Amino acid sequence: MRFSYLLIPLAFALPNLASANTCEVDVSAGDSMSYNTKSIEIPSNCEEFTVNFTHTGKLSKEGLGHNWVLAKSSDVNALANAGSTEGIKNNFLPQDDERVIAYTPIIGGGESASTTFKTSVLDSDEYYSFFCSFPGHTFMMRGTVVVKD
Ligand SMILES: [Cu+2]
Repeated sequence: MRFSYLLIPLAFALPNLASANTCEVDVSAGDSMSYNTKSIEIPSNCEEFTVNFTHTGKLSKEGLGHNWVLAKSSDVNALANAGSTEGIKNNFLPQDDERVIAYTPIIGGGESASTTFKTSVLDSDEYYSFFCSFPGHTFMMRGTVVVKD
């Protein structure tokens, strides 16, 4: 497992360069239990892929925090259950669990975080999903991740 993340303040003044690079995507969630997308496509020619996740709401991370986690679809429910007792300091995820392919920390309103992962970890015969591991959110906050030629 390989991941990295940055916690940065929102900087709307900066030009949005995401569209110039298809090996990354912007995902957001606000003060409700939903992402702005249900499906993320990763071009098969990307060696690495970056998800830039933004909480566009106003609520604190303790109140209605969100994150972005990538796992096999068949592992999502088990990871959400295992993570629910881990607390916010562990981002509601089991620690050092190989089923977690990539993740951002839990963030609150006005915050952003990114995660980058190697696409070689994704098996073309497998189904992948992204989800929020904040307790109670996973059922509503999930979507599919597919590698596309
Ligand atoms: Cu959430």
